[in-house]
Amino acid sequence: MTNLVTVALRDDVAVVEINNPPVNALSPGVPEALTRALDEAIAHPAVRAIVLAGAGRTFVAGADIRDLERAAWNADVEPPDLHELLARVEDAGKPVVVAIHGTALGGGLELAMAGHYRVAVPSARVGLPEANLGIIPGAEGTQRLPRLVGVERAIDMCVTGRLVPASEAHADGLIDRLIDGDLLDGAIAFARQAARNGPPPRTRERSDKLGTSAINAPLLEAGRQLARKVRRQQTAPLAAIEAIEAAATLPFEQGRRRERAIALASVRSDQCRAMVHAFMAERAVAKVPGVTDQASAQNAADIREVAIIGAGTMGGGIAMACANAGLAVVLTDVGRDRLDAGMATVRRNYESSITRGRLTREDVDTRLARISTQVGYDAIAGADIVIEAVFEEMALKRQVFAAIDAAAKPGAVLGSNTSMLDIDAIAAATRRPEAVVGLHFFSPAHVMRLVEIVRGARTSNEVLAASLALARRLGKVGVVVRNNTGFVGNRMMLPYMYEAQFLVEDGATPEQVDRVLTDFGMAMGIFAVDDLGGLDVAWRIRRELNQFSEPGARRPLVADRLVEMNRLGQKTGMGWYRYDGGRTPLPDPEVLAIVEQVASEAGIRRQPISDEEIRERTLYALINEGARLLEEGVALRASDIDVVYLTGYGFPVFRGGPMFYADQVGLKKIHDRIASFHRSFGERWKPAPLLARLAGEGGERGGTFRAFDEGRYA
Ligand code: 3H9
Repeated sequence: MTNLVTVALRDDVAVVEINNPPVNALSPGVPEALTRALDEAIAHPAVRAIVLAGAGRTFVAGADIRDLERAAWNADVEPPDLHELLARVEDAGKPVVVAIHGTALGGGLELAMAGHYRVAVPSARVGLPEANLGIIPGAEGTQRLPRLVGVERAIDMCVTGRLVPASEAHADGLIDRLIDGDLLDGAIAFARQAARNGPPPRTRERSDKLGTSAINAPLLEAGRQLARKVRRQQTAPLAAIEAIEAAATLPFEQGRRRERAIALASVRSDQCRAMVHAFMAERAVAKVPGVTDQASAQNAADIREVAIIGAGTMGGGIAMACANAGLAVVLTDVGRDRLDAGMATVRRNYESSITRGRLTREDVDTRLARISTQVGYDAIAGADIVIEAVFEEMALKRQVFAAIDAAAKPGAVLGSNTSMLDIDAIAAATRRPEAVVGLHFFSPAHVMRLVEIVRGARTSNEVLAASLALARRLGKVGVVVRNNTGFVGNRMMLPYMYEAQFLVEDGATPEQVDRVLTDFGMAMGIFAVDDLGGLDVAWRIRRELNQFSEPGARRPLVADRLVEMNRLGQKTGMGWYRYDGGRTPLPDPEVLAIVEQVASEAGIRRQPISDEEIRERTLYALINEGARLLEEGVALRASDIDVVYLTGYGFPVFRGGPMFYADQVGLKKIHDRIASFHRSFGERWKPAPLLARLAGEGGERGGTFRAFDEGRYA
């Protein structure tokens, strides 16, 4: 085993370096090794100051999340406790200068704050992202941060969890000096100077930035409001504010004890388990057996130029995503007018980023300069990846792919941004089906993180590896799924959406269903989503796929009626809701009249439906279909399905995704409920065989998808 921590003498300065790749997490053994190294440096008579740094690509990314996970699931496993280490740093008696590059996150920043000074390279970023994991900074971060930057900034960092650039942290007083040249040399020089300046300051003894209760009361309240807004229904950010309040009102020792108690409760919470699962699941999707473990994955990083065919909403959004990531983009379409219109939208989107303060004019100019436009297929000749984003129609896509095949260079990846269509049928229009892959981006493509990477029957591993590399390069999450109608996301979406519509026909209202779903935590209700995307989209799918053609199948009647009435959603100002010129969905009595009319024509006796039934029928429809996808091998893991729903469909992260949520409810309970729906409502509720099987395993509650992923069932 390599040394987790090394000590090197640079004359009178000891350089203590943490070396625990890939991100120097404070895994078991690291705090102990660090303590020993510090003791050595403290005891060494020639050492006047200590520099604490991280080896490799970054400083320290925090506590080891796997330790946290064990503590979250196991009442007798204690979460990591860094108190003694931090006290050793702060009480070293010699100045400890923390040298930051890459990121200092969570426990990493907490460690840095125990040091007497912090220096950083300008590209470094610092943050307390614990809220992303459903916990609070539990290594005295909520106590030291407000002492360094004040209560208001501390709340902002803990609630948003954002990564703060070094320059901003410097302006806030969190970083003492920015080092332009070599970080270690700069840190050592700083440390020598500090050693001459007398006894090192201890942050825990400071109170000058803590404010008074009169000053802090409105800040704490504003923080709680911010937390409720940006992290709706999440408990950790509010708990962090409580701990910050303790910092502002109690002596350090009492404050830190309070923090520890709050931290413990947060680690043991359902939300922590769900959010740690989400973190791990997002890393797991990057590992596809047979693809990312091959040498082919290595070559995939070499993507420089992307060609996009179709300058509509999706094409423009994908062009922005690529330009934002520093790639050269050539956007092409059949006519100059289309390209001009597409670029006008791209420019408008960028302008709004400037207005909102997200980008500077200079940023935007650089990004726009990366996008060139050209009519015709000659444009794509130099591209490493070609992404087709034309209208969702098979004949058109096949025609476009034949043309791409003729123009693209050998070895190029040929991607289709289809959301539903058969990727094998598209690939068959080319002479190189192994190069063809689905790259299903979500709208708006420059914002949404999900890309479904659709593996056709003949798609090569190299092409899949390159697609994963592209997604990563774009800062997105690529999930490899097998070809089938609707892939993972949309295939699950349809039964969920139709069940919501049947609920309305049976007696609920669109606003009741949407309220139940948003109360559950969904970013938007399903009817608001349908109005946003357009009711004609699903209508066209119903026709193209000849859905509901089996005898006895229940067809969504109201949706058809609304489309016939040209109530297509936001684009026509009316759909399931009315919009009155804005974007806010307003309940519409006319819709209810239509629903009642349609129901009575169909002989449906509408009656009140409970919120619980709504929750079950919508979410269990999603889960049942998810189980089918898993069994069919369309999704590789249940956790991949979770990632799709978390990053592409607004599923609340604090519930971990639909399959994780199913585990929490209990698969036996879900299966039994689905079986009762099957008896009442017919074949659409037939329990997925895998769900039935898992429900019968693993004891009283049934098995879990989590255990299925881990291969715990034969
Ligand atoms: C904490 O500190 C609690 C304290 O307040 C209280 C303690 C008492 N642990 O994301 P990447 C792995 S909570 C273990 O692909 P990037 C990751 O799983 C922690 N492993 O790279 C992956 O492994 P693999 C607060 C970790 O360059 C590999 O590193 N800190 C940890 O895109 C590469 O990760 C956070 O929440 C960890 N802490 O991004 C930071 N972090 O190769 C969480 C990463 O096997 N981490 N790994 O799949 C991040 O945000 C990003 O990973 C980071 C690098 C920005 C660091």
